[in-house]
Amino acid sequence: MARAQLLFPKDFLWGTATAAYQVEGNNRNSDWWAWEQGDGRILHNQKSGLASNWWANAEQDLDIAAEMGNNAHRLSLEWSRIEPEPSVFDAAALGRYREILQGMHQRGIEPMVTLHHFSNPLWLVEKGDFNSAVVVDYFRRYTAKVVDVLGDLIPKWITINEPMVYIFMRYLNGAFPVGQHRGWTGALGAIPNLLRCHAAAYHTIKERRPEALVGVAKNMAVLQARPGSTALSRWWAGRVSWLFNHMWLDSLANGRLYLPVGRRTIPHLAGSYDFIGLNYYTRFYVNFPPRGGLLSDRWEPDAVVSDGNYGEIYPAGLFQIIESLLPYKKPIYITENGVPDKDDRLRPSFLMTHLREIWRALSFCYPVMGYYHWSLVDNFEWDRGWTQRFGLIELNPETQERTWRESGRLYQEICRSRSLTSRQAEKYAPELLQTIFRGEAPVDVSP
Ligand code: IFM
Repeated sequence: MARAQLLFPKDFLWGTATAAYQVEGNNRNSDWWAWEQGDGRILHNQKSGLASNWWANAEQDLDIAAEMGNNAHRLSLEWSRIEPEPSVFDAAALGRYREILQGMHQRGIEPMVTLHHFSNPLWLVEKGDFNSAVVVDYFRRYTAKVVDVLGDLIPKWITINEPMVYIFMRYLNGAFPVGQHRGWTGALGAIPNLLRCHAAAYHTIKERRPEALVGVAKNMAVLQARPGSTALSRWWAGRVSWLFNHMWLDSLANGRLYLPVGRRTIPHLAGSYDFIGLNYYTRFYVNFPPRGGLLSDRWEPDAVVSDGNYGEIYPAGLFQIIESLLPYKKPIYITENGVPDKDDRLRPSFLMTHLREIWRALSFCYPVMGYYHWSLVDNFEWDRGWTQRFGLIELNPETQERTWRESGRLYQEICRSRSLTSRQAEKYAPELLQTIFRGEAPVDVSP
Protein backbone atom coordinates (compact mmCIF):
# COMPACT_ATOMS: atom_id res chain seq x y z
CA MET A 1 0.00 0.00 0.00
CA ALA A 2 1.26 3.48 -0.82
CA ARG A 3 2.50 5.45 2.18
CA ALA A 4 1.29 8.97 2.79
CA GLN A 5 3.00 11.74 4.70
CA LEU A 6 1.45 15.14 5.30
CA LEU A 7 4.36 17.43 6.16
CA PHE A 8 4.11 20.62 8.21
CA PRO A 9 6.34 23.70 7.87
CA LYS A 10 9.76 23.56 9.54
CA ASP A 11 9.03 26.47 11.87
CA PHE A 12 5.60 25.20 12.97
CA LEU A 13 5.20 25.16 16.76
CA TRP A 14 4.26 21.81 18.29
CA GLY A 15 3.03 22.41 21.77
CA THR A 16 0.77 21.51 24.63
CA ALA A 17 -1.20 23.82 26.92
CA THR A 18 -1.99 24.03 30.65
CA ALA A 19 -3.31 26.65 33.07
CA ALA A 20 -1.91 27.57 36.47
CA TYR A 21 -4.87 26.77 38.70
CA GLN A 22 -5.45 23.48 36.92
CA VAL A 23 -1.91 22.13 37.34
CA GLU A 24 -0.05 23.97 40.11
CA GLY A 25 -1.87 22.85 43.24
CA ASN A 26 -2.50 24.60 46.56
CA ASN A 27 -3.52 27.96 45.12
CA ARG A 28 -5.03 29.06 48.41
CA ASN A 29 -5.33 32.78 47.72
CA SER A 30 -7.45 32.26 44.64
CA ASP A 31 -11.22 32.71 44.41
CA TRP A 32 -11.37 29.17 43.00
CA TRP A 33 -9.87 27.69 46.15
CA ALA A 34 -12.51 29.36 48.32
CA TRP A 35 -15.22 28.34 45.86
CA GLU A 36 -14.16 24.68 45.85
CA GLN A 37 -14.66 24.43 49.60
CA GLY A 38 -18.43 24.96 49.25
CA ASP A 39 -20.66 21.92 49.01
CA GLY A 40 -21.93 20.79 45.58
CA ARG A 41 -19.97 23.23 43.47
CA ILE A 42 -17.53 20.75 41.96
CA LEU A 43 -18.74 17.45 40.56
CA HIS A 44 -18.60 14.80 43.33
CA ASN A 45 -17.22 17.53 45.59
CA GLN A 46 -13.74 16.82 44.25
CA LYS A 47 -10.92 19.18 45.14
CA SER A 48 -7.98 20.53 43.16
CA GLY A 49 -5.58 19.81 46.06
CA LEU A 50 -2.10 19.29 44.67
CA ALA A 51 -3.54 19.36 41.13
CA SER A 52 -0.70 18.11 38.91
CA ASN A 53 1.86 19.32 41.44
CA TRP A 54 3.49 21.84 39.15
CA TRP A 55 4.31 24.32 41.88
CA ALA A 56 6.61 21.77 43.45
CA ASN A 57 7.69 19.95 40.32
CA ALA A 58 6.63 21.34 36.94
CA GLU A 59 9.98 20.08 35.75
CA GLN A 60 8.91 16.44 35.62
CA ASP A 61 6.22 17.34 33.06
CA LEU A 62 8.56 19.66 31.18
CA ASP A 63 10.90 16.69 30.81
CA ILE A 64 7.97 14.73 29.39
CA ALA A 65 7.05 17.58 27.03
CA ALA A 66 10.64 17.65 25.77
CA GLU A 67 10.65 13.88 25.32
CA MET A 68 7.39 14.25 23.42
CA GLY A 69 9.15 16.54 20.97
CA ASN A 70 7.24 19.67 21.98
CA ASN A 71 8.99 22.89 21.03
CA ALA A 72 6.36 25.12 22.64
CA HIS A 73 4.13 25.17 25.70
CA ARG A 74 1.33 27.48 26.75
CA LEU A 75 1.04 28.01 30.51
CA SER A 76 -0.55 30.65 32.70
CA LEU A 77 0.45 32.65 35.76
CA GLU A 78 -1.65 32.65 38.90
CA TRP A 79 -2.25 36.30 39.79
CA SER A 80 -3.19 35.36 43.37
CA ARG A 81 0.29 33.86 43.90
CA ILE A 82 2.12 36.82 42.43
CA GLU A 83 0.04 39.44 44.26
CA PRO A 84 -1.54 37.67 47.26
CA GLU A 85 -2.59 41.03 48.73
CA PRO A 86 -3.15 44.31 46.89
CA SER A 87 0.24 45.85 46.04
CA VAL A 88 2.14 43.07 47.82
CA PHE A 89 4.15 41.17 45.23
CA ASP A 90 5.63 37.85 46.24
CA ALA A 91 9.25 37.72 45.11
CA ALA A 92 9.50 34.00 45.82
CA ALA A 93 6.50 33.24 43.62
CA LEU A 94 7.95 35.33 40.81
CA GLY A 95 11.25 33.53 41.34
CA ARG A 96 9.57 30.16 40.98
CA TYR A 97 7.90 31.24 37.73
CA ARG A 98 11.30 32.40 36.51
CA GLU A 99 12.72 28.98 37.27
CA ILE A 100 9.89 27.24 35.37
CA LEU A 101 10.26 29.53 32.36
CA GLN A 102 14.03 29.08 32.31
CA GLY A 103 13.48 25.33 32.56
CA MET A 104 11.34 25.53 29.43
CA HIS A 105 13.99 27.42 27.47
CA GLN A 106 16.66 24.97 28.62
CA ARG A 107 14.57 22.15 27.18
CA GLY A 108 14.00 23.88 23.85
CA ILE A 109 10.38 24.71 24.70
CA GLU A 110 9.17 28.20 23.84
CA PRO A 111 6.76 29.62 26.44
CA MET A 112 3.48 31.30 25.61
CA VAL A 113 2.19 32.89 28.83
CA THR A 114 -1.42 33.70 29.75
CA LEU A 115 -1.95 36.42 32.33
CA HIS A 116 -5.54 35.58 33.26
CA HIS A 117 -6.99 32.09 32.96
CA PHE A 118 -10.31 32.04 34.89
CA SER A 119 -8.95 32.50 38.45
CA ASN A 120 -8.61 35.70 40.50
CA PRO A 121 -7.01 36.81 43.73
CA LEU A 122 -9.59 36.69 46.49
CA TRP A 123 -8.94 40.34 47.34
CA LEU A 124 -9.93 41.33 43.80
CA VAL A 125 -13.32 39.70 44.23
CA GLU A 126 -13.82 41.72 47.41
CA LYS A 127 -13.18 44.86 45.38
CA GLY A 128 -15.86 43.94 42.85
CA ASP A 129 -13.60 42.14 40.35
CA PHE A 130 -14.52 42.78 36.70
CA ASN A 131 -17.62 44.72 37.63
CA SER A 132 -15.57 47.46 39.10
CA ALA A 133 -13.53 49.84 36.95
CA VAL A 134 -10.69 49.65 39.48
CA VAL A 135 -9.80 46.22 38.07
CA VAL A 136 -8.18 47.87 35.05
CA ASP A 137 -5.47 49.60 37.07
CA TYR A 138 -4.89 46.49 39.13
CA PHE A 139 -4.53 44.38 36.00
CA ARG A 140 -2.17 46.92 34.43
CA ARG A 141 -0.02 46.97 37.57
CA TYR A 142 0.09 43.16 37.79
CA THR A 143 1.05 42.96 34.11
CA ALA A 144 3.77 45.58 34.51
CA LYS A 145 5.29 43.65 37.41
CA VAL A 146 5.26 40.40 35.47
CA VAL A 147 6.81 41.98 32.37
CA ASP A 148 9.52 43.67 34.44
CA VAL A 149 10.48 40.48 36.26
CA LEU A 150 9.79 37.76 33.68
CA GLY A 151 9.44 39.54 30.34
CA ASP A 152 12.90 38.58 29.04
CA LEU A 153 11.77 34.93 29.06
CA ILE A 154 8.37 35.37 27.39
CA PRO A 155 8.18 35.86 23.62
CA LYS A 156 4.41 35.30 23.35
CA TRP A 157 1.61 36.46 25.60
CA ILE A 158 -2.09 35.89 25.98
CA THR A 159 -3.88 38.56 28.00
CA ILE A 160 -7.18 36.88 28.90
CA ASN A 161 -8.19 33.31 28.27
CA GLU A 162 -11.64 32.63 26.75
CA PRO A 163 -13.34 35.85 27.84
CA MET A 164 -16.81 34.83 26.63
CA VAL A 165 -16.62 31.46 28.39
CA TYR A 166 -15.51 33.24 31.53
CA ILE A 167 -18.41 35.70 31.33
CA PHE A 168 -20.89 32.90 30.71
CA MET A 169 -19.66 30.55 33.41
CA ARG A 170 -19.03 33.20 36.02
CA TYR A 171 -22.00 35.51 35.63
CA LEU A 172 -24.69 33.62 33.73
CA ASN A 173 -24.65 29.92 34.50
CA GLY A 174 -23.02 30.14 37.90
CA ALA A 175 -20.68 27.15 37.53
CA PHE A 176 -17.64 29.33 38.26
CA PRO A 177 -17.06 31.38 41.41
CA VAL A 178 -18.89 34.67 41.33
CA GLY A 179 -18.41 38.09 42.72
CA GLN A 180 -21.30 40.08 44.02
CA HIS A 181 -22.78 40.62 40.57
CA ARG A 182 -24.49 37.57 39.09
CA GLY A 183 -26.80 37.70 36.05
CA TRP A 184 -26.99 39.85 32.94
CA THR A 185 -26.14 43.03 34.84
CA GLY A 186 -22.96 41.40 36.03
CA ALA A 187 -22.13 40.05 32.59
CA LEU A 188 -22.77 43.33 30.79
CA GLY A 189 -20.80 45.19 33.43
CA ALA A 190 -17.81 42.86 33.12
CA ILE A 191 -17.43 42.84 29.32
CA PRO A 192 -16.19 46.45 28.95
CA ASN A 193 -13.83 46.09 31.90
CA LEU A 194 -12.39 42.86 30.53
CA LEU A 195 -11.79 44.62 27.22
CA ARG A 196 -10.16 47.54 29.04
CA CYS A 197 -7.96 45.09 30.97
CA HIS A 198 -6.93 43.48 27.70
CA ALA A 199 -6.02 46.84 26.14
CA ALA A 200 -4.13 47.92 29.27
CA ALA A 201 -2.14 44.68 29.35
CA TYR A 202 -1.42 44.79 25.62
CA HIS A 203 0.08 48.28 25.77
CA THR A 204 1.90 47.64 29.05
CA ILE A 205 3.68 44.67 27.49
CA LYS A 206 4.43 46.40 24.20
CA GLU A 207 5.81 49.55 25.88
CA ARG A 208 8.28 47.45 27.84
CA ARG A 209 8.94 44.72 25.28
CA PRO A 210 8.07 45.92 21.77
CA GLU A 211 9.33 42.65 20.27
CA ALA A 212 6.84 40.52 22.25
CA LEU A 213 3.78 39.15 20.48
CA VAL A 214 0.55 39.66 22.39
CA GLY A 215 -2.78 38.03 21.60
CA VAL A 216 -5.94 36.54 23.01
CA ALA A 217 -7.07 32.96 23.43
CA LYS A 218 -10.59 32.84 22.08
CA ASN A 219 -12.75 29.77 22.52
CA MET A 220 -14.73 29.35 19.33
CA ALA A 221 -17.25 26.65 18.50
CA VAL A 222 -19.21 25.92 15.37
CA LEU A 223 -22.69 27.14 16.30
CA GLN A 224 -25.14 26.38 13.57
CA ALA A 225 -28.77 25.57 12.93
CA ARG A 226 -29.60 21.91 12.44
CA PRO A 227 -29.85 21.09 8.71
CA GLY A 228 -33.37 21.64 7.46
CA SER A 229 -34.35 24.02 10.28
CA THR A 230 -36.35 27.21 9.88
CA ALA A 231 -35.04 30.50 8.55
CA LEU A 232 -35.58 31.93 12.02
CA SER A 233 -33.37 29.23 13.56
CA ARG A 234 -30.68 29.91 10.97
CA TRP A 235 -30.83 33.63 11.69
CA TRP A 236 -30.71 32.97 15.44
CA ALA A 237 -27.76 30.60 15.08
CA GLY A 238 -25.92 33.30 13.15
CA ARG A 239 -26.53 35.83 15.94
CA VAL A 240 -25.47 33.42 18.69
CA SER A 241 -22.39 32.47 16.69
CA TRP A 242 -21.37 36.09 16.19
CA LEU A 243 -21.98 36.90 19.85
CA PHE A 244 -19.94 33.98 21.15
CA ASN A 245 -17.31 33.69 18.42
CA HIS A 246 -16.66 37.02 16.78
CA MET A 247 -17.98 39.89 18.91
CA TRP A 248 -14.86 39.93 21.10
CA LEU A 249 -12.50 39.86 18.13
CA ASP A 250 -14.47 42.57 16.35
CA SER A 251 -14.12 44.75 19.43
CA LEU A 252 -10.37 44.17 19.44
CA ALA A 253 -10.16 44.88 15.72
CA ASN A 254 -12.06 48.17 15.71
CA GLY A 255 -12.20 49.27 19.34
CA ARG A 256 -15.99 49.19 19.52
CA LEU A 257 -18.12 47.90 22.33
CA TYR A 258 -21.14 45.99 21.05
CA LEU A 259 -23.68 45.97 23.84
CA PRO A 260 -27.45 46.55 23.97
CA VAL A 261 -26.78 49.63 26.08
CA GLY A 262 -25.41 51.39 23.01
CA ARG A 263 -22.28 51.34 20.91
CA ARG A 264 -19.24 53.07 22.29
CA THR A 265 -15.56 52.84 21.73
CA ILE A 266 -12.86 51.84 24.19
CA PRO A 267 -9.70 53.92 24.09
CA HIS A 268 -6.54 52.13 22.89
CA LEU A 269 -8.44 48.93 22.13
CA ALA A 270 -8.54 49.07 18.33
CA GLY A 271 -5.86 46.87 16.82
CA SER A 272 -4.50 45.73 20.21
CA TYR A 273 -3.57 42.19 19.19
CA ASP A 274 -0.72 40.69 17.22
CA PHE A 275 -2.22 37.23 16.74
CA ILE A 276 -5.36 35.25 17.36
CA GLY A 277 -5.20 32.26 19.67
CA LEU A 278 -7.97 29.84 18.77
CA ASN A 279 -9.26 27.33 21.33
CA TYR A 280 -11.35 24.87 19.36
CA TYR A 281 -13.21 21.89 20.78
CA THR A 282 -16.62 21.24 19.26
CA ARG A 283 -19.83 22.10 17.38
CA PHE A 284 -23.27 22.79 18.84
CA TYR A 285 -26.60 23.02 17.11
CA VAL A 286 -28.63 26.08 18.01
CA ASN A 287 -32.39 26.47 17.54
CA PHE A 288 -35.00 29.13 17.83
CA PRO A 289 -36.91 29.22 20.07
CA PRO A 290 -34.12 28.02 22.33
CA ARG A 291 -35.08 24.99 24.38
CA GLY A 292 -33.16 24.36 27.58
CA GLY A 293 -30.74 27.23 27.20
CA LEU A 294 -28.94 29.01 24.41
CA LEU A 295 -27.25 25.86 23.20
CA SER A 296 -30.13 23.41 22.90
CA ASP A 297 -30.50 20.15 20.91
CA ARG A 298 -26.78 20.01 20.93
CA TRP A 299 -25.89 17.24 18.46
CA GLU A 300 -27.29 14.49 16.22
CA PRO A 301 -28.08 11.13 17.86
CA ASP A 302 -25.25 9.44 15.91
CA ALA A 303 -22.63 12.09 16.73
CA VAL A 304 -19.40 10.92 18.39
CA VAL A 305 -19.50 12.58 21.80
CA SER A 306 -16.66 12.71 24.33
CA ASP A 307 -16.67 11.87 28.07
CA GLY A 308 -19.36 13.47 30.22
CA ASN A 309 -21.20 14.79 27.13
CA TYR A 310 -18.50 17.44 26.78
CA GLY A 311 -19.16 17.81 23.07
CA GLU A 312 -19.39 16.36 19.62
CA ILE A 313 -16.15 15.58 17.83
CA TYR A 314 -16.23 17.69 14.69
CA PRO A 315 -12.79 18.19 13.10
CA ALA A 316 -14.11 19.95 9.98
CA GLY A 317 -15.19 22.79 12.28
CA LEU A 318 -11.57 23.66 12.97
CA PHE A 319 -11.01 24.44 9.29
CA GLN A 320 -14.29 26.38 9.12
CA ILE A 321 -13.34 28.52 12.10
CA ILE A 322 -9.83 29.14 10.80
CA GLU A 323 -11.44 30.41 7.58
CA SER A 324 -13.73 32.69 9.59
CA LEU A 325 -10.61 34.30 11.11
CA LEU A 326 -8.97 35.21 7.81
CA PRO A 327 -10.64 38.65 7.56
CA TYR A 328 -8.76 39.73 10.72
CA LYS A 329 -5.50 39.28 8.78
CA LYS A 330 -3.50 38.09 11.79
CA PRO A 331 -1.37 35.02 12.43
CA ILE A 332 -3.35 32.22 14.06
CA TYR A 333 -2.17 29.85 16.77
CA ILE A 334 -4.33 26.93 17.85
CA THR A 335 -3.88 27.66 21.55
CA GLU A 336 -6.11 24.79 22.72
CA ASN A 337 -7.65 21.72 21.14
CA GLY A 338 -8.34 18.46 22.92
CA VAL A 339 -10.87 15.98 24.18
CA PRO A 340 -11.87 14.55 27.56
CA ASP A 341 -11.23 10.86 27.04
CA LYS A 342 -10.02 8.97 30.07
CA ASP A 343 -9.63 5.67 28.24
CA ASP A 344 -7.95 7.22 25.19
CA ARG A 345 -10.58 5.68 22.91
CA LEU A 346 -11.12 8.80 20.83
CA ARG A 347 -8.00 10.92 21.29
CA PRO A 348 -5.66 9.29 18.71
CA SER A 349 -8.17 9.79 15.94
CA PHE A 350 -9.16 13.21 17.35
CA LEU A 351 -5.54 14.34 17.18
CA MET A 352 -4.95 13.17 13.64
CA THR A 353 -8.22 14.42 12.19
CA HIS A 354 -7.86 17.86 13.75
CA LEU A 355 -4.23 18.18 12.70
CA ARG A 356 -5.26 17.13 9.24
CA GLU A 357 -7.61 20.14 9.15
CA ILE A 358 -4.71 22.39 10.10
CA TRP A 359 -2.58 20.81 7.39
CA ARG A 360 -5.43 21.49 4.97
CA ALA A 361 -5.51 25.14 6.10
CA LEU A 362 -1.74 25.36 5.59
CA SER A 363 -2.08 23.96 2.12
CA PHE A 364 -4.24 27.01 1.33
CA CYS A 365 -1.46 29.19 2.83
CA TYR A 366 -3.65 30.20 5.76
CA PRO A 367 -1.40 31.66 8.48
CA VAL A 368 -1.58 28.93 11.13
CA MET A 369 1.67 29.09 13.07
CA GLY A 370 1.38 26.47 15.78
CA TYR A 371 -0.71 23.96 17.69
CA TYR A 372 -0.95 23.57 21.49
CA HIS A 373 -2.80 20.43 22.48
CA TRP A 374 -4.96 20.67 25.58
CA SER A 375 -3.49 19.14 27.61
CA LEU A 376 -0.07 17.76 28.40
CA VAL A 377 -1.15 16.00 31.57
CA ASP A 378 -4.54 15.34 33.22
CA ASN A 379 -5.50 18.31 35.37
CA PHE A 380 -8.28 19.81 37.46
CA GLU A 381 -11.16 20.54 35.08
CA TRP A 382 -12.89 23.36 37.03
CA ASP A 383 -16.51 22.51 37.99
CA ARG A 384 -16.05 19.00 36.49
CA GLY A 385 -13.21 18.28 38.93
CA TRP A 386 -11.20 15.20 37.95
CA THR A 387 -14.00 13.61 35.95
CA GLN A 388 -12.75 14.91 32.62
CA ARG A 389 -9.30 13.84 31.57
CA PHE A 390 -7.70 15.79 28.75
CA GLY A 391 -4.09 14.66 29.20
CA LEU A 392 -1.80 13.06 26.66
CA ILE A 393 -0.29 11.82 29.90
CA GLU A 394 -2.54 10.14 32.44
CA LEU A 395 -2.24 11.32 36.03
CA ASN A 396 -3.27 9.65 39.24
CA PRO A 397 -3.90 12.75 41.38
CA GLU A 398 -3.58 10.72 44.60
CA THR A 399 -0.16 9.22 43.92
CA GLN A 400 0.93 11.77 41.29
CA GLU A 401 1.97 8.83 39.13
CA ARG A 402 2.13 9.55 35.39
CA THR A 403 1.51 7.11 32.55
CA TRP A 404 1.85 7.85 28.84
CA ARG A 405 -1.38 7.39 26.95
CA GLU A 406 -1.10 5.93 23.45
CA SER A 407 -2.16 9.34 22.13
CA GLY A 408 0.90 10.80 23.90
CA ARG A 409 3.09 8.40 21.96
CA LEU A 410 1.27 9.31 18.77
CA TYR A 411 1.75 13.03 19.38
CA GLN A 412 5.42 12.33 20.05
CA GLU A 413 5.72 10.71 16.60
CA ILE A 414 3.87 13.63 15.03
CA CYS A 415 5.99 16.30 16.74
CA ARG A 416 9.26 14.54 16.03
CA SER A 417 8.49 13.91 12.36
CA ARG A 418 6.58 17.21 11.90
CA SER A 419 4.07 15.22 9.95
CA LEU A 420 0.99 13.04 9.91
CA THR A 421 1.59 9.70 8.27
CA SER A 422 -0.42 6.69 7.20
CA ARG A 423 1.98 4.60 9.31
CA GLN A 424 0.83 6.48 12.41
CA ALA A 425 -2.75 5.81 11.37
CA GLU A 426 -2.03 2.09 10.93
CA LYS A 427 -0.60 1.98 14.43
CA TYR A 428 -2.91 4.29 16.39
CA ALA A 429 -6.13 4.90 14.46
CA PRO A 430 -6.53 2.36 11.60
CA GLU A 431 -10.02 3.61 10.77
CA LEU A 432 -8.38 6.71 9.29
CA LEU A 433 -6.80 4.67 6.53
CA GLN A 434 -10.24 4.62 4.94
CA THR A 435 -10.83 8.33 5.43
CA ILE A 436 -8.05 10.88 5.64
CA PHE A 437 -5.39 8.65 4.08
CA ARG A 438 -7.41 7.06 1.32
CA GLY A 439 -5.60 7.60 -1.95
CA GLU A 440 -3.45 10.47 -0.64
CA ALA A 441 -0.20 11.01 -2.51
CA PRO A 442 2.76 12.37 -0.47
CA VAL A 443 2.50 16.13 -0.34
CA ASP A 444 4.92 18.61 1.15
CA VAL A 445 3.64 22.06 2.10
CA SER A 446 6.79 23.16 3.85
CA PRO A 447 8.27 26.35 2.43
O1 IFM B 1 -9.77 23.08 30.87
C1 IFM B 1 -10.33 24.04 30.02
C2 IFM B 1 -9.43 25.26 29.95
O2 IFM B 1 -9.21 25.81 31.21
C3 IFM B 1 -10.07 26.31 29.08
N1 IFM B 1 -10.45 25.77 27.81
C4 IFM B 1 -11.19 24.53 27.78
C5 IFM B 1 -10.47 23.49 28.62
C6 IFM B 1 -11.23 22.17 28.58
O3 IFM B 1 -12.54 22.32 29.02
